[in-house]
Amino acid sequence: MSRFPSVTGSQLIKALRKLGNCPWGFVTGFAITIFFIGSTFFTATADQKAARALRNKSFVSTPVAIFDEPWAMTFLPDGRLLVTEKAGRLLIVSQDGKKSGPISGVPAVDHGGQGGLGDVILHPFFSKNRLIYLSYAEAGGRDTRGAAVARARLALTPDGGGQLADFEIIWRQEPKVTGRGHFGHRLAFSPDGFLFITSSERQKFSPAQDMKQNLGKIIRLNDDGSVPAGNPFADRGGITKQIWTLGHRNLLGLAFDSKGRLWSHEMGPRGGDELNLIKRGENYGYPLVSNGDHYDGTPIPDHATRPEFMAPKISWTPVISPAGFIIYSGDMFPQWKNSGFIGGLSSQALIRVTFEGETAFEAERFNMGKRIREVEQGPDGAIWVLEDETGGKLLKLTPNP
Ligand SMILES: [Ca+2]
Repeated sequence: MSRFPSVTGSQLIKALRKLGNCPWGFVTGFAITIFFIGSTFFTATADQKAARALRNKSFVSTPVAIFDEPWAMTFLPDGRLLVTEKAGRLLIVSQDGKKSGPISGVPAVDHGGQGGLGDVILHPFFSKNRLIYLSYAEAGGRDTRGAAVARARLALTPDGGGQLADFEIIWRQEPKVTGRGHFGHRLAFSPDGFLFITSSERQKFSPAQDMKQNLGKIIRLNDDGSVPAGNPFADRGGITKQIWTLGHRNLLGLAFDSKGRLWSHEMGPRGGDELNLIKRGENYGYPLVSNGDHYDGTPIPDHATRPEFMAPKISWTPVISPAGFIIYSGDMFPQWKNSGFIGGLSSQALIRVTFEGETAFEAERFNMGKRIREVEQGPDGAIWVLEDETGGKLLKLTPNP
């Protein structure tokens, strides 16, 4: 679905009202928000343009390789990258841009709209067991589809490529539904070894509050796909026991911070993109509340009207269309340690957020000039990003000397 940062007058009023209500006591956060709302409505002044260029001088961006609709990446222990392309290709690329042929054994994916091959991550003990996890859109009957998560062993081959063995599907969205949007299927392992999966609501709204479906939820599983006994709804059985949190829309980023806390961002509807602190068993309110409104103009009550639902720690109107997420722990950019980095699709930006206690703030926004789909941290602390869509570049970001 296309995302436009333009806003109607009523949304502006809604956004300004929210600023008045918001608990952000920090002048800086307020000023940054005003700046970005302002920059959408008024032509950027020369000063603003200069400021944006200066911020981009925080790093040098070096193109490394080009991909066809890249979606996700992760680093192998040997320093090379696994990269997914939406049409169903998994590739290995070295840090100097040498690409393998497609890795064999990747399943058929339902490619189209927002669907296709999605995330790729390593098992925490990959060096010993060679297990990787893939997410993708899988076709069902009667024009339906749904996200699936599989694991397989990656065997590297002497030609620099690889093949998958022992392929096993360990989780599926249920039910499969029509449409090609909002699969989610971002993956992350917690420090204590559980697999977390974002499962978006497939643009069907109400499943996010339906405990008999796993759409619009964040899921927690063991590494083999079985359900941990400690899940908040484990005693309810069925599909409900998979659920860690509910009330989500379209979740395309998931990351643990240095304290082991889980953060996720999600695309709001028209307005109201969110960064959330994910807490066991909580309800994040969609579609009953949102700081945005439906695309057809139907209002959605704001988070402030229903305090029983977890409210976002950052709410963006105009939207950024977040995709990809790391919380930085490297040494190459020491000033950014513990900052979050979020890719922006419609905002064509890399967004840095900072955390203070249990809240968060947008600290900086780097104009990238292209939709940014994915962010990763390299072994030496460089930041790597993937542009979206056909011809999407793999970029390595290093400090400006
Ligand atoms: Ca990744």
